[in-house]
Amino acid sequence: NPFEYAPAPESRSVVEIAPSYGLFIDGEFAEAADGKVFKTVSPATEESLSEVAHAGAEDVDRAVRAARKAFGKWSALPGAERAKYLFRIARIVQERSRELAVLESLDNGKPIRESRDVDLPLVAAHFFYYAGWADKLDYAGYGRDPRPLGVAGQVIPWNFPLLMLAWKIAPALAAGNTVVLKPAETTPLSALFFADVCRQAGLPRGVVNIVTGDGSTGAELVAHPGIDKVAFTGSTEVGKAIARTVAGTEKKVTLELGGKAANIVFDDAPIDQAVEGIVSGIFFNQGHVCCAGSRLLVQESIQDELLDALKRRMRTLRVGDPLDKNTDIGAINSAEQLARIRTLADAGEAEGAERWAPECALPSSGYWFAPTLFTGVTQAHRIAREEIFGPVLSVLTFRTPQEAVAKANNTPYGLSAGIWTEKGSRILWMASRLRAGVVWSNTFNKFDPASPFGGYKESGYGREGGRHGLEAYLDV
Ligand code: TXE
Repeated sequence: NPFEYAPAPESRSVVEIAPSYGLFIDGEFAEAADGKVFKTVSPATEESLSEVAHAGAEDVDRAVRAARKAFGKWSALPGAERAKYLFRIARIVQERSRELAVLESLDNGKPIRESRDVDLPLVAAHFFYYAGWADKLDYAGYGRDPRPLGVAGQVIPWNFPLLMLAWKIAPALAAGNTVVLKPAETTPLSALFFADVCRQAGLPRGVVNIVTGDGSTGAELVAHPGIDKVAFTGSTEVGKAIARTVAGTEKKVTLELGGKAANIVFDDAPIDQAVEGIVSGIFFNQGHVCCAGSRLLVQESIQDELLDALKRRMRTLRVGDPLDKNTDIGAINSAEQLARIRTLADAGEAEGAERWAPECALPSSGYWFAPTLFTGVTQAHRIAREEIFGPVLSVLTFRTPQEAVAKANNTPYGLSAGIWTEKGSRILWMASRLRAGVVWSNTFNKFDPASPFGGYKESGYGREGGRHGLEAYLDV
């Protein structure tokens, strides 16, 4: 039993959550103009964590104006000065990472091991990385004077609240833009704590503004005439609505949307390593990952061997308290998301796929879903086509590399893919034929701020991360 040693759960007391939070506009926290608020709950217990202001049109307008006012001075700062702020933010995030990791796990439901070892280090890494670009823009081959776009309106989802914020804010600020960011309604807290980090770093007022609220707040922001650039991560449906809203305006837009990645395992793959990659691919962050390896394509000849090993591994996964350092799978982020996962899993069964899950006791309150495997899945099944965004893996088989490519590409999405084989030539052959923005080989879910990330087809357009992510905030 790998979990015999059980250290105490991370204590909730490392973070002080106030009973209520305001919007962060022009360097100050303020109530919504109409006084509207909403509750954010812990998905692991359903208990209320705090009450947060719900921004309406007037508040969004105030935030955009604050960002516009700040833009002149911020964009005129020498890059080296902007870099100093970004380096400072990165260091404060590191200093406060325990507090922020616990907060993120409370509000989102993700295991503390992930927020502590993945999310928070990557958040800091993004600010360090883009801080490094800020003072090099002039001589990076863009000509003397690459221009920031202006005010960026950024809308982010709930699966990696602080990391998605970092992906959006770090390159925008490095390039000299100012921002108004709207976090998701189920995970507003870490963005508001980040506002405090900005104050601590002495960031000039109005450079970063945070407006909390639901989709209506996001829609107000995207449609506001005072923004120059829209950056969105979320569902394909809302992404398309946003593309329609900005069509015919001068706003630039990048969209990072859903996925249905294939994790492709050949008969010569190192099986144990592949099993770890499959598990990380679909169960990391409860499967709330746009690039999750939600379809396992296994070469027919090793199907039985691989599935036996995978089921053995799945039996060791621990589902439960996000603050317990032994937890592998935390809480599903919301009742709505849990309902979506259940609907699709039920459809899998109804359409004739075989459902399997290890025995595991789920807590009695909160939102939970056991790690689940479907075999006998065909390409026509909904669970092979639609993004489930939960800990549910659909297994399909193939015989030849050509068939693997055809099946992997048979989806409207194109965000990521994984290949498991010892043959380097096959990796290259496959990677050049897979229509996916990221292709991992013999690993999965590896991220680096220097590496561009983004989708083909209905997974969106534009890239975040690396130099491409910076260019999305510049007129060069
Ligand atoms: O997404 P929404 P939801 C997928 C995943 C999930 C499904 C639904 O499959 O099951 O989407 O999730 C804001 N104008 N992904 O409903 O609604 C909203 O307030 C502007 C994949 O949570 O897209 C939130 O801040 N903004 C994805 C953000 O958009 C609007 C991550 C995302 O919420 C808006 C999340 C509007 N009209 C879900 N409506 C990924 N790519 O990683 C909502 N929002």
